[in-house]
Amino acid sequence: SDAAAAPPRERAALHDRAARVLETNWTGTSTVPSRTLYPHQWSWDSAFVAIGSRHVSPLRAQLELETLFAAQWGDGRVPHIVFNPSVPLDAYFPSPDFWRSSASGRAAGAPRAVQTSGIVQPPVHALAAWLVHRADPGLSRSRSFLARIHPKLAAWHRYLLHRRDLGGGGLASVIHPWEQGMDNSPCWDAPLSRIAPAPARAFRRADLEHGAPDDRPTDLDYGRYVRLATDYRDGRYADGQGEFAVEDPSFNALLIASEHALARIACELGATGTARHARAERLTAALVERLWDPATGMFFCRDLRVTDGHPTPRAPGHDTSRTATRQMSPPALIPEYGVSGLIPLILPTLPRHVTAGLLRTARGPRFGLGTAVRLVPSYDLTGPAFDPHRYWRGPAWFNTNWLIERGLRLHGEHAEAERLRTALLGTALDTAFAEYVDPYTGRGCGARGFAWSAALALDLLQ
Ligand code: 9YW
Repeated sequence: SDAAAAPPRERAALHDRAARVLETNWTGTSTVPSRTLYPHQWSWDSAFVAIGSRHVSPLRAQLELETLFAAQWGDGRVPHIVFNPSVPLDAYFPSPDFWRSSASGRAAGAPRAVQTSGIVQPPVHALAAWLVHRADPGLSRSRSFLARIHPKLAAWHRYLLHRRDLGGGGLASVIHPWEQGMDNSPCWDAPLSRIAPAPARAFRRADLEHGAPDDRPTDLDYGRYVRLATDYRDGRYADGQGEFAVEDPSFNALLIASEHALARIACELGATGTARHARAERLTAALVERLWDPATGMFFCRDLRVTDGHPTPRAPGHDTSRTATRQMSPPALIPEYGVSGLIPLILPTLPRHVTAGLLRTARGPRFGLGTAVRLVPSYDLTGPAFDPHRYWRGPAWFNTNWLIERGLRLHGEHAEAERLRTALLGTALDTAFAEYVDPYTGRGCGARGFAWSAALALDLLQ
């Protein structure tokens, strides 16, 4: 169906159905991503949900973000899951008794009153807070929404830009694939292959009771996720020690977009946003310097736990056998084309040649924008690991496509943005707001009534 161009009655139907999904998934203080699969509050899901729910209830959108930030840790991190105490422990794994935030996380300032995970998710929150404010500035001012959330957002960014600058180049690193949000992307295959999986008996997957095994990550991947999370917990959530550390283009692009939003929030509160805008520009330059590959026209992930393939500087008494090993080690940029590498399109101050290169890659055979696919896939259509149905190894997701639509519009690609918007709205309606879809056919996969699919459709309808 062609919902964007559809007559008012169909647009109204889409609006009502999307609003109903948000209503159904609302718990009274926040929104669950899915009633069946994900019964707690997830960090970046809540940011996307607030971006959509601001069109039906700006108050609810503010509460969504406030509930999440009430669970912020003393060191500034915003946990990727805030657990709902009324949901049975075995409904989702890893559950609160795995993370033990209020015990193992005390050193990092985990809250006592709520149970949370100890890892993070992409920082879409300042962007969401700004958009939520703009939806109803009067209500926002009357509740001092920005004044109360601004210091929390600033502490969150401080945590990422200091404690998570593990590469020393200014960018934030993720220390677990779950942090980046695209759990089983082929981008993680190389860094994950070095991790010894936790034994299968050490955990029980709750996701397979609700999702088709062929659509979900494999048991081997899960064992490695569990190993990384266990090690982080047992190290009391101290940063910089783990075996997995990656600089990801999407995570950092969202951080930079949120820095720009924080600058606007500061201005609204009567301060000057100049320093923050300048920092966002410096971060954009660091992103290009560290993750952009001009030869292919793509941003890639940087694996901080391998050498970059360059020989070490020669020194007297240099051991040449070691140099040879280093030269043979895999390069630090992971040569997998994940959709993450296209997300920097949302940045306003990308160099022109970078924007042009990204658009070429998006329209080329690997992502098929405007040609081969309905929606942009999560991974290279021509890649060896491509699978149109397995989670982040091919299917198209609504949040990444919403970001690309925004990026296209920002860079003046209005016709292309409009086509993508129409496809997104039609697919949302046809699949009853599926979690993800086959990028070619638009057939729905995973959960239905998925919160951010509904929320972002609502946003695109405006
Ligand atoms: C899991 C909730 C989360 C999203 C992630 C997505 C998935 C959890 O669901 O992760 O159990 O696999 O990959 O991005 O926030 O919707």
